[in-house]
Amino acid sequence: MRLRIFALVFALLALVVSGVAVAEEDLTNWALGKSYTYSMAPHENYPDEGGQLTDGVYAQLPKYHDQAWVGHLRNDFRTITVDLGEVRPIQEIRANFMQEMSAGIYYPVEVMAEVSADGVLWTEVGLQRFNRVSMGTEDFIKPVIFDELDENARYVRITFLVDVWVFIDEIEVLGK
Ligand SMILES: [Ca+2]
Repeated sequence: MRLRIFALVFALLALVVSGVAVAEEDLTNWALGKSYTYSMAPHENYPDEGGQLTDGVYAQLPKYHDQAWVGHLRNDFRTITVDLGEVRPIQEIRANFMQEMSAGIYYPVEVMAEVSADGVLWTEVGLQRFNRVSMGTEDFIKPVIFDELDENARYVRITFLVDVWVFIDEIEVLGK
């Protein structure tokens, strides 16, 4: 009897988990393979070899020598503008950053997301701040996620502060 209850609970759990997976799969990454521009070129030692932020390739490690990362050094902030090619429904925007403190690479303390239908008029859809102390001293990879959006836009831009080094490997714009 106990085994049967266990099996039932397990089956229900599997159903819930698969339901969540299906919900995620419904979203398309409109940014995949699309072009984008930087407000300032990445550092020459950790360059963007071309389309690295929308190639669907992610760094495996929070280490600067993982070549999926693109590095930015100082100079206040960067804006990266992605052109989706046409107006798309947008539910979620993600930007993937890392922290490797021994290398002076910090998670950005402020990240803003904006959208535009024409590339002229922009709407801010999210601003997130991260406290340096609460981010700890461990190395990690973590996306900044702007979710539960209900936007229609062709252009998406991400602006982040750069204290010392900031490394980013991918921007995703999800919707259906
Ligand atoms: Ca990438």
